[in-house]
Amino acid sequence: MNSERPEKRGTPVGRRVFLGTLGLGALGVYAAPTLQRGTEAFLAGASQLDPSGLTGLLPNGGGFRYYSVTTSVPHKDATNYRLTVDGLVDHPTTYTLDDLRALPQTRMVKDIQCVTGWRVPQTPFEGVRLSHLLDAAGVRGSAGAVRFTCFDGAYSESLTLEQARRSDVLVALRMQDEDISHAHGGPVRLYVAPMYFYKSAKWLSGITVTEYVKPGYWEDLGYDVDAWVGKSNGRDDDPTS
Ligand SMILES: Nc1nc2c(c(=O)[nH]1)N[C@H]1C(S)=C(S)[C@@H](COP(=O)(O)O)O[C@H]1N2
Ligand SMILES: [Mo]
Repeated sequence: MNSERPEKRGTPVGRRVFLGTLGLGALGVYAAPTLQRGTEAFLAGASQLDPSGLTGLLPNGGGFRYYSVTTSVPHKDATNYRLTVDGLVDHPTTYTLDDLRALPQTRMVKDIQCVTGWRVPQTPFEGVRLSHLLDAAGVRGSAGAVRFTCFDGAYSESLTLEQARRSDVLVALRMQDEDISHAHGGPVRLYVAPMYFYKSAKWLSGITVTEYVKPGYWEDLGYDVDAWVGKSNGRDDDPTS
């Protein structure tokens, strides 16, 4: 690999692998999109060697793969989970898990599609509409986007404000009619039904209303920011929503 040393926690494995790939030379530049998808696939394999606790669940339960760009992620539950909503809002708010559970819940059942090709049909997700949290926070007129951060300390995502206000975008508490497991990004993950699954940030801890979209973790590595299933990333999958 390269000269970067592993850190105690939160090492961005994907970036390390990707930089290693670029180390191959100019080929890395021309072949970048393919190599990046290869990188994500590699991570699914890498997590099989991961002593973080995800290991026992692999490989690939029920059509899913378990992805994390870090080597370990802290476990959070109702005692210590917090979600902050801040940025260009009138009322910055911090929610506990119980706070989120007390809000109106929306359930939907749609296919999930990862940009690397795997699809899981008819997967129930349930949680609070992101639009509900945005309305409660009072989004200011200057706002144009929403940025999501995660308690793995590395992953990030973003949506335009218009995308974020869609009724099929959830701050999800349940998946497959169970509380979201740690491996799947619990206790709370984002769920963006009409977009490739990389938009659905796991281990969600921060929602920041911003002026402009800032590309997320995989988007910095080449994935499309507007990640509509079937209409982005050079793919023609059937829509999920
Ligand atoms: N925090 C975080 N969220 C993430 C990822 C990740 O590595 N870290 N991977 C993304 C990608 S590429 C996919 S396909 C899905 C995988 O979700 P799963 O592990 O529940 O199958 O999570 C998305 N959200
Ligand atoms: Mo993915």
